[in-house]
Amino acid sequence: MRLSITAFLLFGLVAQLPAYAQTARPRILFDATKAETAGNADWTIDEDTNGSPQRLPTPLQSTVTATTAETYWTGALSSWGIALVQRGYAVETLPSTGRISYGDASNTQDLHNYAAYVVDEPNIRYTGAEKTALLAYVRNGGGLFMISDHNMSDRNGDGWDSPNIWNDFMSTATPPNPFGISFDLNNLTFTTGVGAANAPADSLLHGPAGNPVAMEYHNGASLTLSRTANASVRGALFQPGQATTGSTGALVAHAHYGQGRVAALGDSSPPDDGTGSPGNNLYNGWNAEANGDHARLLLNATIWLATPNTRISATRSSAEAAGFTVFPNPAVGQFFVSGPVLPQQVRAFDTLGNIVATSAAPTGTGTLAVALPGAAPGLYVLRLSLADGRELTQRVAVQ
Ligand SMILES: [Ca+2]
Ligand SMILES: [Ca+2]
Ligand SMILES: [Ca+2]
Ligand SMILES: [Ca+2]
Repeated sequence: MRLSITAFLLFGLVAQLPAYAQTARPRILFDATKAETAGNADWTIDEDTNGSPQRLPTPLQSTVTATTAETYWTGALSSWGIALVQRGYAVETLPSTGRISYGDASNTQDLHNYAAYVVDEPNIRYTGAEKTALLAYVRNGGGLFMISDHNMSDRNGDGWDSPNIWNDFMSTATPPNPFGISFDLNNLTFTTGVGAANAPADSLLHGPAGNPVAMEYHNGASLTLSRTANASVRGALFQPGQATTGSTGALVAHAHYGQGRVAALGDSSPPDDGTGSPGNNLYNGWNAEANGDHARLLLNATIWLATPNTRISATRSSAEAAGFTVFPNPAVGQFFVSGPVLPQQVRAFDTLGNIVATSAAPTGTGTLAVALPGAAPGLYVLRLSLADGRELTQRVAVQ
């Protein structure tokens, strides 16, 4: 599982190498192995050489502040990258010389190192080994963001465009359609910015970045969902005229798979921030359309993908196994704990094992609040101390 691996690394390695704490932020990987800068595309967070994004953006992300402009980096996804850094994440690119693997210690950019993996409009078909790695990554707790463009959008002329590449990846899995999502081979444009929320508990529509309700499509493909293939799949936004609880005409969808999560979007235009390397026709869909909802949606989705999965029984924490619930998770400044009894105390530990917060003594029944005012974004562990002597833990994420 991704998070247990992350936690293991944090607790196992950081104890020996305190300097690692500076980089102990959840890492988000943006793919550049699939010709994401072909033609007019420039789907990268930063490229120092036009068309060849490098692993680490420059200037270094450690110099990014709350007021850093997206043009600090060069790429049509630089807004996305800068915003993630500003929210406490570390970002990297898997360059064209990189390798897609899972569980291969010889690969310094092996997917197990990353909380989420964003692939914005792949233009080269996945090999069998890459498909196996992608599925294993998600099954074991990774977060995969699959973005396509419209049908007939083969930008590098190799006979494969992104909707077909994603469908090929999913249809050849065993069993097929593991996420319950397929990309429709169509080409849709909605210039009126129509979309609708379908669920108050949807993490993409209600998240740390806000509550997006609208989306514009500029030559994108809709999604068809199958709850028979994956009972957890849901559409977050739908094309005009489609039922927002239905299985057709979804624009954004998400699902659980194994211990991990996937999100899908059928248009590469919403993440486009309108600025990048010279020679590309770029348009600001990031925050200049749909009242800025694209940025909210994409950030919520990335954060959700990178958040510990607390809902799958196979990965239940000891606190969950004992009937306790910690919510919201992720949260900003405060978590609440409820359960069969109230713990005598709840303490929050950072990744170095330092106590960063302690709850007040419980009064009565109901919930116990644990406040972490000013806590840096990242992963923490809550330790619940019960009157009967049990010590239970729950991983949480602060945004
Ligand atoms: Ca740069
Ligand atoms: Ca192609
Ligand atoms: Ca498009
Ligand atoms: Ca940009």
